[in-house]
Amino acid sequence: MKEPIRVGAEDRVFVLTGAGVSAESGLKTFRDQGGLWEGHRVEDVATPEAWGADAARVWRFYSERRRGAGQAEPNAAHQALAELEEGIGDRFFLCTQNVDDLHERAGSRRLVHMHGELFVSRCAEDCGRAPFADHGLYETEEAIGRCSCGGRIRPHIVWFGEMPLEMERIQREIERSTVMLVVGTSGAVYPAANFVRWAGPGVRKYYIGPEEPMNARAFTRLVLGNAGDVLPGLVEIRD
Ligand code: BV8
Ligand code: ZN
Repeated sequence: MKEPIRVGAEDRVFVLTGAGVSAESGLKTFRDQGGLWEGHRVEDVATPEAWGADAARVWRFYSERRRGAGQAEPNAAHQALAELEEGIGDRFFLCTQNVDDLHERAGSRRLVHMHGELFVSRCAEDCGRAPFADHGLYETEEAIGRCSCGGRIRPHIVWFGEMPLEMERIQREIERSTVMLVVGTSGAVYPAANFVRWAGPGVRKYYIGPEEPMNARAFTRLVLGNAGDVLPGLVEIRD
């Protein structure tokens, strides 16, 4: 049994998750596919240039991911994080890089999706219209929705080269945290890979995943194993 992570009444926990936390729910990670997503190169489906070049191909890629995520169920790692939030309430904050909705479906509420959300769409022009829930599947140019302003409807996803969402809130939560858990992320993508370095000097920083992340040196301790196995029971709340 791994040495428990103790959380006392004064502790504030900041959690960052990546694709690895959804791996045991059957969703592929970016790295496991050798840098290809559903057979696509990142540059062809997850950049503003890709959208400009072939919006229908981008929508086919996200429609495929909507199908996959729609069939997935939260796993024990998602449950464990929702229970930790239950236990410490507003001293818990979860930032996920994932665009699936498995954290919400496990019961997490105090979370932000810094890279956007798969089941949300928005107008591609900044006409002021708010992003909206959308489970639609779009495969051709003609099927792509239009906003009343005339703009095309795009996935509410942060592509490479675009600014991640809610960065002020994320920075504030990191500054207030005394414990940081990073779960299932290779540390290849910025600025998420830097969060562990933004934490203050006294903060206890743990990485949970089956292999060492690229930013392994920045952590207090690596807890090696699948999140669904090691996360349940790892954190001990001592109020
Ligand atoms: C920005 C949404 C600036 C899309 C995503 C050099 C050249 C060019 C660009 C850059 C550069 N250096 C930095 C950049 C910027 C770039 C970047 O970091 N590029 C990298 C590739 C070098 N970053 C950006 O562009 C970001 N924006 O910088 O903006 C800016 C400033 C001002 C104004 C405007 C702009 C935006 C990045 C966001 C891109 N969008 N997602 C979509 O999902 O479709 S990123 C996407 O990939 C994910 O969200 C995630 O963040 C990343 C994948 O990483 P992971 O989640 O870590 O997944 P991965 O597969 O890599 O690893 C899985 C891990 O799980 C592994 O470690 C594995 O061991 C582990 N695992 C496996 N099984 C389990 C497990 N863990 C636990 N349990 C298990 N069972
Ligand atoms: Zn619009």
